Amino acid sequence: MATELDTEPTSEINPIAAQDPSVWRYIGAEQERQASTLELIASENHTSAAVMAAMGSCLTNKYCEGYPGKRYYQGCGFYDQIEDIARDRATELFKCEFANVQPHSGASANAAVFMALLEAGDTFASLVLADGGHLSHGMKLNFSGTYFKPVHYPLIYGLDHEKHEQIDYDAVRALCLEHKPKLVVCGYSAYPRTIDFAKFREIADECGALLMADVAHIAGLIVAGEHPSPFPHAHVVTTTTHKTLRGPRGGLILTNDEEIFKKINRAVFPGMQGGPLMHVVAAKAVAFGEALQPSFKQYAKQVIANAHALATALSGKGYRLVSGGTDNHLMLLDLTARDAELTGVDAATWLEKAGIVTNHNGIPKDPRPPRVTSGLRIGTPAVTTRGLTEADMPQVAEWIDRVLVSRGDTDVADTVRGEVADLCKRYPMPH
Ligand code: DSN
Repeated sequence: MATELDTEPTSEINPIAAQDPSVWRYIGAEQERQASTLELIASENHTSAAVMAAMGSCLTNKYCEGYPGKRYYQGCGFYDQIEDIARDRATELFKCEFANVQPHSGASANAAVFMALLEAGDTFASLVLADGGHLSHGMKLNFSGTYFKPVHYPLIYGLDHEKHEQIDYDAVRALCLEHKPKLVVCGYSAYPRTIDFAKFREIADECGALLMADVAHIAGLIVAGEHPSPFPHAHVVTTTTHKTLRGPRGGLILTNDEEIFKKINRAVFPGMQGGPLMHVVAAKAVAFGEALQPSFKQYAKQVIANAHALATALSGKGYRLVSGGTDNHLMLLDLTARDAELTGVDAATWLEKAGIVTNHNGIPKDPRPPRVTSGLRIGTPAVTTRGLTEADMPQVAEWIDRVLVSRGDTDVADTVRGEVADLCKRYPMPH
């Protein structure tokens, strides 16, 4: 049951406002929430108005099962053109041969790859969710852990080790040689370090596996040249389109191998999905067009510079950075270094009250359960889209620390929320 809100809709001309004020009220309130708070969830971003307009267009009215030139409905001509633009831009961005732009999400892209390349019961290797992996990489309640057999490679553990909490490539090799997985999965959801795709390919070749890179988090950094590319190393690459890539919520599968591409196309449709969401495919095309612009390279560079500046400032206040730092757009804070009693869920809840939006996250070998955790995941893609720079990061770190040290004191949260809202006015949402 929806609760009543005081917020008034902010647009007089939006057709939803006139037709359905009950729904518009919440959309308007959400618009205001996004505008007046700092979005530091590492997997979120603010799309352009053009991307949103494509999603809100008449393309939502059409069924287009199939692929360009081979549809099962009449009237798909313009959709073929749009899907071709999206596919061409995707392959240009990732410098690869083939793209399927239809997956509804990253998890469904991963499911399609599993369906294309594995038989039920086959073994695959991945990083466990608790160490920064993803639930579609073998969590036992997910399709990937239910119908397939995951074996998980560990991180390096050892406080004295310079690569503490980073991928242990020797252990990946040993695990793969022991279990002979058919697929090796790399690419993560809470991993702040550069991934060595070439090393993963060597290991996959050694054990006779295919290599899948799920680059959902770092896709925007890759296309901007700010993280090494999974090509030519990975046999197949999956990603979402809405994180650092700054497009609509959706998935994408890429490969250089024509046989794999054919299998993936069959797995996406008719294997996993019916009609593609063509309004989202169009929005992907628009977003890919934006990512091809020189300004996107500058954006990705700034995302990393901001993450580095924020990580440095937080580390200076006594928070421990998992793996000792960050190379990409995100950092994982071990809160217990600052305050042994502090939990991830309390920290994220208190920060939200202060207008700073993050998510609680487990840290490697976290003694606390996933609903509590000892960690906080923080990322800079969204605030960078709004225009914040390294110069703003010490202030953001100071707010975070002030709220957490106060242990969620309401007066402190209210004061910080006001200061955050003032800063947000200087950095308007994209339009
Ligand atoms: N839920 C996403 C994230 O936050 O990283 C992964 O799919």
